[in-house]
Amino acid sequence: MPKRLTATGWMQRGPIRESRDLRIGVEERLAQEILIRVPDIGDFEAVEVVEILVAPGDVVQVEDPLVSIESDKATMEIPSPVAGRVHELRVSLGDSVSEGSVLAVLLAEELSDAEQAEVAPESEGASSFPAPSPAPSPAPPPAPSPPAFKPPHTGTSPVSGAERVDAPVAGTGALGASSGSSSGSGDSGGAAVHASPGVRRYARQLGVDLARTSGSGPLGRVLETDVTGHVHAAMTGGASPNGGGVPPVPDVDFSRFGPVREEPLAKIRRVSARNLSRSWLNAPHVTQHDEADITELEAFRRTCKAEAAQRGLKLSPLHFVLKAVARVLAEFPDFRSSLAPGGEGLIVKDYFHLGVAVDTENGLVVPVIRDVETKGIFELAGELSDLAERARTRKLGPADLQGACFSLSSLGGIGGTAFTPIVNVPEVAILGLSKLRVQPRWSGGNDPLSPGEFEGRAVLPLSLSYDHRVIDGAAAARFTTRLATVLAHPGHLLL
Ligand code: CAO
Repeated sequence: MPKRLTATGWMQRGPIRESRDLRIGVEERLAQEILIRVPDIGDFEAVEVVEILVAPGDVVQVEDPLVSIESDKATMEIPSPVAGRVHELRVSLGDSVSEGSVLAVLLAEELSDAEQAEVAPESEGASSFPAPSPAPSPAPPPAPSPPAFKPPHTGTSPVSGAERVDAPVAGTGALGASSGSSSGSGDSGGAAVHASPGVRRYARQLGVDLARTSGSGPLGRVLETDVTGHVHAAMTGGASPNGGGVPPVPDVDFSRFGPVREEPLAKIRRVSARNLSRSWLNAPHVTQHDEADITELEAFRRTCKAEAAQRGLKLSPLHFVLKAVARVLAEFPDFRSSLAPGGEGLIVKDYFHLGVAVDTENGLVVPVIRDVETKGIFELAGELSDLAERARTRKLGPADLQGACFSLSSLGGIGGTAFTPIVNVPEVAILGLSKLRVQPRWSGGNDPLSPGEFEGRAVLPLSLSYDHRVIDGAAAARFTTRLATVLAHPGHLLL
């Protein structure tokens, strides 16, 4: 990135006079011609103009970069020391300039309110440059107002027209020593981006944050085409090199590698693919893994088997987990919430309808069991069995699939040790269950030095994925810890 003078462009002011070459549509006004000269650039002579950043007619504000110059040691922008309109450029690309060379003529005219708003910084601090202050140039002649004028430089482009004087600008502006590297000019978020005033204006009109664009111009300068490309990428879902958007997956002709065939995708799978992508892309996901010792619960479940069978049911650990989750959700309202539209609040749901992911041959379906906190284990088992059956035979109605405040996904009947389920956004969390394993646990607790012995325990792996915009990691760990406690001591469910 080029360095930037923060800095002293010399300028000369002329007496107020009438200007006749303003842009079309802007009425003639009284204006003051100001010569912008190359400021003190240290010992450098004949430095090349490598970029011209404004065009005649451009409206610039104080500190907007006008040209870039480049010595064999550094590149730097020369900012405008005044607000006004570029009347004339006095240099071309490749010209050699030295301290005092005239770069441009500006008209410090009275801008309309709209134009002033256009060139004004969008917010305090948007510009990374201080307000102009007197330049510590060597032996400046006294000047009453404004102070610290520097005398006009001689031996540069001839100045035609009215009498002109220098005006004050900030900083020392030594080319080899300048440390500024940005060209902030009133574009919040884009203050460190190099772009002409016209491009900044264009970006503002389109609501583009220049800091998120990628400059393809010389030295990384953002061009109008870059702004247009950024908007195009945003509208079409294309990727920005800076990370915005999602890069499309390239189409690959797999038949180049061997025989292939194309099979239609079931509608459920297509719908759930879209929903899963939407959830994954909208909610920053984190998964908290934990384990619950459900040895007692498993013993109890076995004692219930016969009665369950009489009712035509099979009890699985999932039915107890449903009940325990409803219990813990009552204690953790954020986990049964959704972000309010606009993201400024939470909508907490005081109902306990739980979604349960069901694997069908056509794809994943998530029917909802309502009011879980009011139902017994047998009732939950019967209801889930009915919903799963209807999901697999495609007999669910829309009402069966709506209204969950939290979801569960159990792969425990299949296998695996842990996984990272995707939150069913706008819900904010989902609990995954994996296959329980018998594991040795020290009966003395977590202290290996305490007296005890290893016992075989039934351990259920828990995987809680959550939307990190709503739930913090500490809250997630508290949630799974509490859930593990309730599952380890099923008597809690009676409390
Ligand atoms: N550990 C060990 N065994 C388990 C278990 C666990 N965590 N969970 C269930 N089991 C056992 C059951 O007890 C049952 O054993 P029996 O046949 O001896 O009675 C067997 O595994 C099969 O259970 P199930 O899966 O049929 O029943 P369920 O109530 O546990 O689950 C349902 C019902 C509908 C959730 C399940 O059938 C299903 O579809 N799971 C897949 C969900 C899925 O695909 N999730 C991934 C989505 S990506 O997030």
